[in-house]
Amino acid sequence: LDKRMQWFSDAKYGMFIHFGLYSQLGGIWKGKSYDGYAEWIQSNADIAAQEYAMLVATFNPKDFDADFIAKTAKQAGMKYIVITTKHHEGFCLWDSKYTNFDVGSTPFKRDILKELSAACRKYGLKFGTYYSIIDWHHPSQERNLDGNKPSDWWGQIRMKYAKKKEYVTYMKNQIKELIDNYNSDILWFDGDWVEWWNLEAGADLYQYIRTLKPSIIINNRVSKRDVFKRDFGTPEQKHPDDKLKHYWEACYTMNHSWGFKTSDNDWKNPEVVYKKLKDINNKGGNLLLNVGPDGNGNIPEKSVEILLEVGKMLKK
Ligand code: FUL
Repeated sequence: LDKRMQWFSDAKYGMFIHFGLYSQLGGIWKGKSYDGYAEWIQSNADIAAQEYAMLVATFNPKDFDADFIAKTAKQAGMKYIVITTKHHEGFCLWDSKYTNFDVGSTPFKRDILKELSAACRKYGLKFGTYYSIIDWHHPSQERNLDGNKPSDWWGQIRMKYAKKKEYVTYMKNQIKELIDNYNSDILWFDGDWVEWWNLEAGADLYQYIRTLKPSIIINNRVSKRDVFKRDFGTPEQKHPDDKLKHYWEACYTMNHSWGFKTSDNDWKNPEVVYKKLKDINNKGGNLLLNVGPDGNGNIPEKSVEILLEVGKMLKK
C-alpha cells in the first residue's frame, strides 16, 4: 500500500462539481434544448468560440456559497470535493495570470477556487481540481466547424501542432497555480482521448506535477487512461463487477448531465445512490458523486436532498 494514497482510499466518498459558463445555459442555446451533457453545449450546438466567449460578460453566480457546499458535503458523509477548474470550454474558475478567459474577467469577479478551497479546509475536506486537457478556447485548438462532423464525435477537436508546445506550457503554468495558490490535493484530468495527447506527454505532465507537490494524487486521465493507470482509475457512470488491484474512483451523476441542465429531472433515489456507494466501497473503490450548480451558483434542491438523505443512511 502506498502511503500517499492512504487518505484517498480511506475517503470512500467525494463530491464532484461541474460548474462553468455552460451552467448559465442549462442545456439551452437560442431557445433550443440540446441532447447530451449540458457542459458539452458549445460542441453540441456548434457554437463558435468567440460567440461562446460572450458568456463571460453574463457570468454572475451571486448565490455561490462555498461554505454551504462544503458543509453539505461534510453532512453527506463525503471526505473531499473535486471541482471543474477548467472544463473543455476552457473557462477558468480562478483568476489565472495566464488568461483573461477566467472568473476575474466576469462581473462576478470573486475567486471561486479560493472560496471553495478555504471552505474545504474549514470542514476538514480534501480539495481536488479537475483540469481538461481539451481546451475549446485556447488558440492552439479548434473545433471542426466545417460542417462535416467526423464519424468519431470525440475527434472533432483539432490541435494546431505548431502551437502544441505553447499549450503544454500554458497547462503547466496553470497547474502550478492550482497547486501553489490553492494547494490542490488531487489533480483530476480529462480529455486524454484526443489523438494529439499521447502517452509521453501525459507521463511528462505527471512527473512535473509530482515534482511540484510529491504528495498530490493524480487520476489516470493525465495520460492515456487505460495504459497509464496511475494513480487511480476513473470508471464513468459505471463501475467494475469485481475488486481491482489498483486504486479507483467511479464518478456518477444523480440525474444524467454533469453540468446543470434544466430539462434533466430524472433523479436517482437516495436508496439507489446509497446502494451504489456501498457496492463501490465493497469493491475497493471510491464514489465521486456529481452536483451541477445553476447559473446563479445554486445546487439544485433535489441534489441537496439526495445528498443529505444518503448522509443520514450512512450514519445509521
Ligand atoms: C467526461 C467529460 O467529457 C464530461 O463532460 C464529464 O466531465 C465527465 C466526468 O468526463 O469525459
